[in-house]
Amino acid sequence: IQIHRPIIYGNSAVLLTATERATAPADHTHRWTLAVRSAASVEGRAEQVGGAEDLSYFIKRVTFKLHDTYPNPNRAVDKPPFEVTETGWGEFSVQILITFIPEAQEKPIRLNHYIRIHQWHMPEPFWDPESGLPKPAAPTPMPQQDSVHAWQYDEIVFTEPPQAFFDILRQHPPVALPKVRRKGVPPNMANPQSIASMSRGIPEFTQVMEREEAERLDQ
Ligand code: SLL
Repeated sequence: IQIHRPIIYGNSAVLLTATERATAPADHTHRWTLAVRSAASVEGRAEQVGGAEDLSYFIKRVTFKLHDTYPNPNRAVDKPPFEVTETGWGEFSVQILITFIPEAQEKPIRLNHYIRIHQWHMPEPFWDPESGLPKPAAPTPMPQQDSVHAWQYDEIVFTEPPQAFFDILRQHPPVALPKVRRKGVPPNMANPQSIASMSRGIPEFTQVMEREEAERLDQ
């Protein structure tokens, strides 16, 4: 028996407003949220990628190892939502450790994510020529338009789960991804088209993407 659970991991980021920059550490330009979430999105909750379900029925803890420039870089999150929000100035690689509930009798799994904060495709006026930094966001930034997204879809597969864990999984079937495209596509290096046509705004994983990915693999 194999049981899988779809997850996404990654980050979204927005520019700090001028007011926020005044109180944040001097060189900080962005606020980002790093997370492990269920792949399906909450319908009608426009500002978030994924997260329709609470994954704590099988995940006990998620530890995010941030860059050493952050105080206490090892951030353990013991209850949902499994995420960390910080401000900063740079992009870096994060190690994510997912620990399962004891019933699973599974070893923790390790994932890597590269935190993205910059709109690399943004035109020149976006950048301040003096400092070389992105200009602060408008006083009321529009998260749909001004956010950066870097998310990876994955499936956690449990092979021959112990009976107690099998029962828990069976009581919590995963929420299906939407069949059709309702929003933009999360940019991914494996899908060059998704980068060429990078739409701004909040993306979403769908069953259409799953089919397209299978076609790319076939090719
Ligand atoms: C590098 N990519 O490899 C860069 C590191 C570090 C990011 C980026 C702020 C931490 C703080 C921050 O954004 N660190 O000073 O609070 O060199």
